[in-house]
Amino acid sequence: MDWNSDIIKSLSWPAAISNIESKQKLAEQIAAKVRSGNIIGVGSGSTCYLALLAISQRIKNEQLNIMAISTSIEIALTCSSLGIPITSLYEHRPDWYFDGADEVDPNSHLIKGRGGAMFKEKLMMNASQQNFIIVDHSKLVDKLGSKFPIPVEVFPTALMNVEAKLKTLGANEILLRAAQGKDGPVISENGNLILDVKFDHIEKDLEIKIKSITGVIESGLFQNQLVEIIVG
Ligand code: A5P
Repeated sequence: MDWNSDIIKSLSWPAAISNIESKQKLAEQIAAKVRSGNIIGVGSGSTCYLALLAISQRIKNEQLNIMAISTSIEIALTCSSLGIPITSLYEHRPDWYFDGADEVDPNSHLIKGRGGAMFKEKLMMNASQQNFIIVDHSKLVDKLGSKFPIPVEVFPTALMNVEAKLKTLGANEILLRAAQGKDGPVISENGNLILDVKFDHIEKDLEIKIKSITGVIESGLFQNQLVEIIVG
């Protein structure tokens, strides 16, 4: 039986999408990779949203049989509204995964997590056999940290412990991400807090050092991942 939900039927991306022409082209490139039978991990953000629209078009036109594993509630709801079947890592390993990023450096190291979904995004990237990062030119930087802080997801009662340890790693600004549409801080996909952290210099082992702090669930620094970057 169908829910016939007005909320799901009326879903759309909530804001104007920046660099939409480049993102549309990236969306078409990702949709062209889809093969019937694929289990596809889906990242978060507006580029992924557009890619899902393009994939759903191919599913309709060619009766493709695919399943998606989402990294966020936002993307799970989008799949639901587009009629794309969802599965989970309990049932399936993704054949491939696509996602956006906030910054990409010349070594294909990334900053992600503007959407607060970096834990599930990194998990999906680890679980998947092939990873595509789709970005428009505005995401390319010479040096990570040029435009975005590093998001760090923190177990709530570990907040001050993590803050103190980040300072010893050289953090020069640590902000608790504030919510919009609710009072107080952002609560992540996993019920945790998010710190946005700036460093003067991002060492090549900073991802591992941040991860080793007790109370850190995950960071949005992706220095050690196997990814193929596609620039639109
Ligand atoms: C989600 O947590 C982020 O890492 C996104 O991948 C990133 O913010 C994507 O940005 P766009 O909305 O520009 O695709």
